[in-house]
Amino acid sequence: MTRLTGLLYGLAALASLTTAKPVCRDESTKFEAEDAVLSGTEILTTQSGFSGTGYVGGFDTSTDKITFTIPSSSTKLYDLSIRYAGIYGDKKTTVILNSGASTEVSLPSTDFFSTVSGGQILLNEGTNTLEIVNNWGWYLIDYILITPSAKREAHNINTSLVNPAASTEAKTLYAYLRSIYGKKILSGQQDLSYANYVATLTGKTPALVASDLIDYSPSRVAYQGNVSQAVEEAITHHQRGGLVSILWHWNAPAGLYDTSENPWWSGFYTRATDFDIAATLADPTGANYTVLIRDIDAIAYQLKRLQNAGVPVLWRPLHEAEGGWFWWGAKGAAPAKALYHILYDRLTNVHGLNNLIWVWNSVAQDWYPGDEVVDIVSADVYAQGNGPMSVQYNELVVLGNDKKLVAAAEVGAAPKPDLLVAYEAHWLWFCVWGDSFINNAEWNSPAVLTEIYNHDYVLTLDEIQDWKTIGAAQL
Ligand SMILES: [Ca+2]
Repeated sequence: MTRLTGLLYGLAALASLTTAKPVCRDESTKFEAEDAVLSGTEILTTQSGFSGTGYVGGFDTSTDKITFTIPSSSTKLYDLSIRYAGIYGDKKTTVILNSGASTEVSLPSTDFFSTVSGGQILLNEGTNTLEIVNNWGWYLIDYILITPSAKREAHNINTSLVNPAASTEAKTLYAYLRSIYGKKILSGQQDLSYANYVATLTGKTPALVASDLIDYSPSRVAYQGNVSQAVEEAITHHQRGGLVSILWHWNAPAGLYDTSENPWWSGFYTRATDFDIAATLADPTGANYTVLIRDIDAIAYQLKRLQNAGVPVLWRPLHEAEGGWFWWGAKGAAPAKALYHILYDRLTNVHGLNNLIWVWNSVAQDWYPGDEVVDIVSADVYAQGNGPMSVQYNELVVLGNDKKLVAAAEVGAAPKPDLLVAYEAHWLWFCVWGDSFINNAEWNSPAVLTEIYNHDYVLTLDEIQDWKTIGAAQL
């Protein structure tokens, strides 16, 4: 659900990856697409600049693919590069290793053959298969290149939160998070009810529970009254020793269409409102600006209840902004970033909310609101197969310059810990979405969930009961 925007970022990410991980060309192995097994795709030669005897195109239906056969003398981690031409615009492809975890790779628009990072692949000893499958389709593949991965360098995470007035609770939590980063992953679940479902299923309770402030949005309260228990649920989990993350599907302050296709309760979607964040921010004396601030103040009231209850909050506002499907991201990066700064300033400096640890939730460089207002960078990743999501992890390490902790704030499928370790994908936490994901075997089978929740690398509620003591010892 995340989107890279533009060639510039692709090149920047690649350049940074190359800087961090020197590549010895002699160790790289090239596999020409035209020599692989093709299904629904074809060998072409009209686009100049290809390597070998041609390239592969014709990705126009969902099952179209290229299957590479890759031998490896041992079980080993490799960096994957894909040479492609994006002459039909920004596209995405799916990479599937050994019929297992799938990875989504962005192929930004180009006029010529160009190389993009496909993340990392863990090859087994013997024969491996790597498939490049349609996804959005309409791109040209020249070859893939694999290079043994360099060992990840030590992280260099900031020692302080961005808010100089951060509360002792927030500082303690941050110190604890830093102490486990790269060593363990916190298990997490959206909604207290589904966290309890996980406990029944696996025998282990998630360390982290995420709650959604959606139903405190004033434009929803106007329709249904005060129905939310999100704050109470967060406090319940905190009181049993757990960690709390908060997001907010912010129902637009005004301009809801409230039609059968786009009812009032879908008012956080771009398609369900004419609320224009760019126009609103351009007119600070306008009525829409007034209701925008009214909404922030209403949410501040709920966050203050958490502060008063001693709950430090991993606060993730304006999530998935770069996707554009929510109104706060609908007008591009500039108004989304401006709104984030307004939120930061008003919650911190007007409302004195010092219990917040600020979690940014987009991958793209040009959407990043700045080091001075972000404690943790994160992404929402929906890919089946319980993979390590190493592409997004590595992008976020680059985005935060390896000074920001990195979290998988929403996932469809919980990652397998052995793969996280093998890929050195040091996500601080994973948090599985609720209905139709955690309780859906296509995304998370009970057997895999039980394996994950009982793994040494995965911290569960019973294993983090001393987080305050550990955190306080580092202050
Ligand atoms: Ca080729």
